[in-house]
Amino acid sequence: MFKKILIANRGEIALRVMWACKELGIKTVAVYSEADRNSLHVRFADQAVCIGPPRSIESYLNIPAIISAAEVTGADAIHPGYGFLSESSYLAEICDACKIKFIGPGPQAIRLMGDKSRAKKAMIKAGVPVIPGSPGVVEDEEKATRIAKETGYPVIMKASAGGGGRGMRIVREESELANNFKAAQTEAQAAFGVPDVYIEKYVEGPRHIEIQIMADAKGNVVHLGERECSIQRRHQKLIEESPSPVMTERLRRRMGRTAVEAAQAVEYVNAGTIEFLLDASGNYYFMEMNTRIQVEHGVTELVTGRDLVKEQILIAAGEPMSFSQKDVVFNGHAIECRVNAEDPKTFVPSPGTIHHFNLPGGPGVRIDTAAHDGCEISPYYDSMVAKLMVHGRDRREAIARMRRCLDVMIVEGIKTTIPLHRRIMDDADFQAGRLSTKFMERYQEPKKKPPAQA
Ligand code: MV4
Repeated sequence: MFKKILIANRGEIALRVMWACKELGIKTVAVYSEADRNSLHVRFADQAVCIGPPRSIESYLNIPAIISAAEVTGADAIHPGYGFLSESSYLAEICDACKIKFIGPGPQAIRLMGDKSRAKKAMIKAGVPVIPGSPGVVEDEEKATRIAKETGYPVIMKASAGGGGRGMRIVREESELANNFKAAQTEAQAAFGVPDVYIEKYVEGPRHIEIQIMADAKGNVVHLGERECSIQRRHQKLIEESPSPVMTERLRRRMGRTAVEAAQAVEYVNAGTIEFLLDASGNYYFMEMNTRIQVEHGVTELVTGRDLVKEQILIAAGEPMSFSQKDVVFNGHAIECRVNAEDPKTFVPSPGTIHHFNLPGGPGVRIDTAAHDGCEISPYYDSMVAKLMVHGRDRREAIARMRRCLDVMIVEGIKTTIPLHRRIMDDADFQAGRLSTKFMERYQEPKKKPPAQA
């Protein structure tokens, strides 16, 4: 087993990884930027190394600085958390070369899934359902026009190097196609350094449902059920839950099996997530695979009772998974609200110092945060302040629990999305489980439809 793990991240996920290390008796190394000198992940780690100035590009994305920190502290593994370098095939490659274990999949799997068009081809080959469209990258306007016509409008153009909603364009009729195709290529080149674009049938108002998988180095692959993540704004998730309100045992078995087959097809190892789009008729399609532990992994931990981060570490150390598919049982309902430092109406970031921080507790409550009284929410990093998670016997109990938590959670000194979450918990559509990726559109302009309660 590893003796010392370097955690190449900050904030709540750095702490979350640290808790797993501590429970496994593994020493921890924190890395931090000059802006994070007084952060909790620095305080609670066994050792801490400053890796550069506040800007991420000079610190948390600085591979040489992170590798050096691992070398000088004698860390035998690196956990990248989510964001930052978590899906960097370069870091995974350099770790291999330096005999430091990267806690995640191998560089090939990361690279393959990072290329969305190549990933889609691999999934077609594996027999995984994908959204109809171009078989791969579309080279020119002429081909784009032909494929869009064959596919049928509306279509969506996606940057192959994009993902997570970045670099997408919807085209509703042929007259708009050529211009949009050129613009999509230009945008993709500017944003990702690669102009490759592919085309799909555009599915209106789908649900975003993802399946958590775990695979060990011995070839065992299991799924841990789904998370419904349809409540998003500008491709930022706001609320996640498990199970999905529309899930049936049969659909979970089918989607779960598909996710496992997807992972097996690419010889995937460690934790991963297959994102599916579920249409109104109940058809599901592969969208992307995320090759990291995700922000919302906690809702899966609550309903399965498994520690995904511990499992990641054991798998990376070459241990077999501690459980098999038949051991995975789902218990109750979990919901997560991401509490961000943002104006709850305009979503404008609200960095600053938290003067008074009060967290709810009691039965069925889990809060993952690195915030505390007097801490500063820095403008340099993303605005998530806390993940408020609840677990109940059923969805009704989970919602009631979330409401009472939101009522007593105090974060003074900055604006947060707590009031928005409180409104969503009271929303009739939310309560009825009528979710889609269009859900948040009603919350964009505050005056469109008044919420039930502030
Ligand atoms: C789509 C789609 C409709 N049709 N693809 C957004 C994130 C990225 N993973 C893919 N996304 C979408 N792809 C087709 N063919 C709609 C979305 C989408 C979306 C998906 C999940 C959650 C929120 C979303 C919001 C807008 C669009």
